[in-house]
Amino acid sequence: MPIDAKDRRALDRDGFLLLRGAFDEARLRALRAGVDNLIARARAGECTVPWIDEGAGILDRTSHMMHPDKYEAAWGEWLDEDVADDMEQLLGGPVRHSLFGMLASGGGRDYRMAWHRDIGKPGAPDEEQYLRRHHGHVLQFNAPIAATDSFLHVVPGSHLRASTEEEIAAAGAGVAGEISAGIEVCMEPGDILYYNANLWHRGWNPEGLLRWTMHAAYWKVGYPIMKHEAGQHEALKSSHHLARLPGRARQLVQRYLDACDDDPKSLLQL
Ligand SMILES: O=C(O)CCC(=O)C(=O)O
Repeated sequence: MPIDAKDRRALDRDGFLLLRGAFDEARLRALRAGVDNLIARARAGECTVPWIDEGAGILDRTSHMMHPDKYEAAWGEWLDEDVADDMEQLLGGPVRHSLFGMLASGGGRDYRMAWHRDIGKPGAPDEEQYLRRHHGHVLQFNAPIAATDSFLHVVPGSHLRASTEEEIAAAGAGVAGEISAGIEVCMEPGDILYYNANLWHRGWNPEGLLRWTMHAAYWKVGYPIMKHEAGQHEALKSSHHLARLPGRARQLVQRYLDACDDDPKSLLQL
């Protein structure tokens, strides 16, 4: 879906951009078939995934799905044909792989997170400058593929300002914390939410309803590897694996590998 200046302004202003109907039924079918195949391979002992209920085939949140053992052609084709261009248009330059997985819930298992920002220290004297320094370098997305997803809550416009006392208190209170300006983002399969992970946000699915929501993060090229995304080099570098990825998907992963090679000691802690 082509990104325009209005989309970039919305992302900048609100800290998120919700694109409705970005992916068609064929794409969703391919992604769901990929997840079904991953589940079948895990049950056959070919790879390891976190389960909520293996007997019922209910996955828990699954990371590292670009790694050779969890890779399915559907992921690479989607990145290649749809996602890579959107990411680069939103961030305004070449991007590299960081994280790729799926937020999965179901079977009535309670999933609740405390309100948080992914980076920075809420309440730090230089919080705003810190957030602005990282602004525009990283983007993540949630894209449901199987069921309605209203499990991500965000505080619109909170990504580039110091935290309020209410936000700091909410984080301190853990899952009991509340933020009055928080909203539920309601998405249907085919929608995608690009967002700045410095927004105040939380995952909230206390009833453990079915969730298969692709979840990934990309950094602009030139940014060093962060501690939380390090350690994928060994798994991703095999030439056999890289050869399986379609062009743009391979390029995103290759840039991650190059960033590791560039400066393996400069891991940053966010
Ligand atoms: O479940 C979600 O949508 C949010 C996940 C999240 O906040 C996180 O991984 O930091």
